[in-house]
Amino acid sequence: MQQEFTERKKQLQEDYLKYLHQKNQVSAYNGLYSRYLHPILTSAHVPLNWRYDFNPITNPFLMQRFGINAVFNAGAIKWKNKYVLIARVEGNDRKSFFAIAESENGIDQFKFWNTPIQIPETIEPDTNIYDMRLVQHEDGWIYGLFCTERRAKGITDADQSSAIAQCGIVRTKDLINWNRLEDLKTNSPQQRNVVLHPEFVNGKYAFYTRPQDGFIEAGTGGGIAFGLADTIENAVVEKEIIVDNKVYHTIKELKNGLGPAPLKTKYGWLHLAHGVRNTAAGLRYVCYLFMTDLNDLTKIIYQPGGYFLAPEGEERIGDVSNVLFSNGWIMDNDGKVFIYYASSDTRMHVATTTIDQLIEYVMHTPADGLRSFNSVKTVLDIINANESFYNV
Ligand code: M1P
Repeated sequence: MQQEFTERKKQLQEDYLKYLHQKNQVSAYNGLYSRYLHPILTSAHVPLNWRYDFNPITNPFLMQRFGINAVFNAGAIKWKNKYVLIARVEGNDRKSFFAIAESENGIDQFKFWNTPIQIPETIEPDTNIYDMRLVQHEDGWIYGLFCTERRAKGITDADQSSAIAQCGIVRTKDLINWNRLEDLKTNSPQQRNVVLHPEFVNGKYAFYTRPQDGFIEAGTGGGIAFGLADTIENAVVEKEIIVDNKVYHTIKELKNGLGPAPLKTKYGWLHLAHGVRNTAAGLRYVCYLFMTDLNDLTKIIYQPGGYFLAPEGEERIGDVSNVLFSNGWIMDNDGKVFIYYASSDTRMHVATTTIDQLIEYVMHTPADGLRSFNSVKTVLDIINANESFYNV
């Protein structure tokens, strides 16, 4: 038994290290971004000593004591010259928590820090926390805005699934010590996908919200909204102005939500978001881009039609299939952009591009014409413009 234990332990360690050291490579390039062959962060990256009890006396069969179901929906930040992700790590028990992983080059060999993060609770404990957006704010703090989910109040024992989602807020100066602030207050019964704008707006903290009636259904709410709060310590957004609504027969017909905090460019604020539509096979989540005015953050100045990034190949399959979701991106000083996205609520990937390519895409891709007739008109315009440039 002792020998079997020792051999299995050795094999586990060998396999783990081999997986961690795996190099990544570009698998496809479309003029806009590169996709990569391997996922960059998965449940297999989670350190073995978080999962196994390696004491042969207390765990003679060397079985996992805490299984990890998925690693996804990570916030991102460049920190001390490393590409740092704060991942949603979900145990087999369905509870999520946050853990940081870093990489030298942003595309492979991500390694988790020694322990997961213990986010302090408010007086109303969170049942589940997930999907953190990291923002380096001009006030000097790094903020983490995340979804806190608690069981709905005043419901019968027969209903064990009704939940309320709201926005939790933490801040840190070192990514190690996290202070929990009061949850964001808005007039919406449900909030997910809340993002802090990195700059003050009229001396106030600016939030992108996603007001919603139900836990899954947007209902009368929905759309990416914008609102201001006087303070961050006790943040209250009284008024939410819809910036980007859900729209019939588009990729965001059912609902949408902002991804990471927007990137500032000389033309406007560049936003990455997800749009959701319903299909016979369930909900389909894709990512799209839009740009808002530098001075009026509620005004969209460019919005390409359709999706920017959608699930492909193995990305289409997972715990919640047909989902692409991003809440983290990093722009380097040289203009290179790393888009971190999760597929099917299961694993993390990266796509790389440049800010110039994203701007070119967002400013020059035709908007959704909202009717088949207009789609054909767009194609005809391209064909006509190609007349002297392309011979079949
Ligand atoms: O399962 C897909 C996604 O569903 C939710 O996103 P939204 O609030 O826009 O529907 C989130 O729970 C997200 O974590 C998840 O990836």
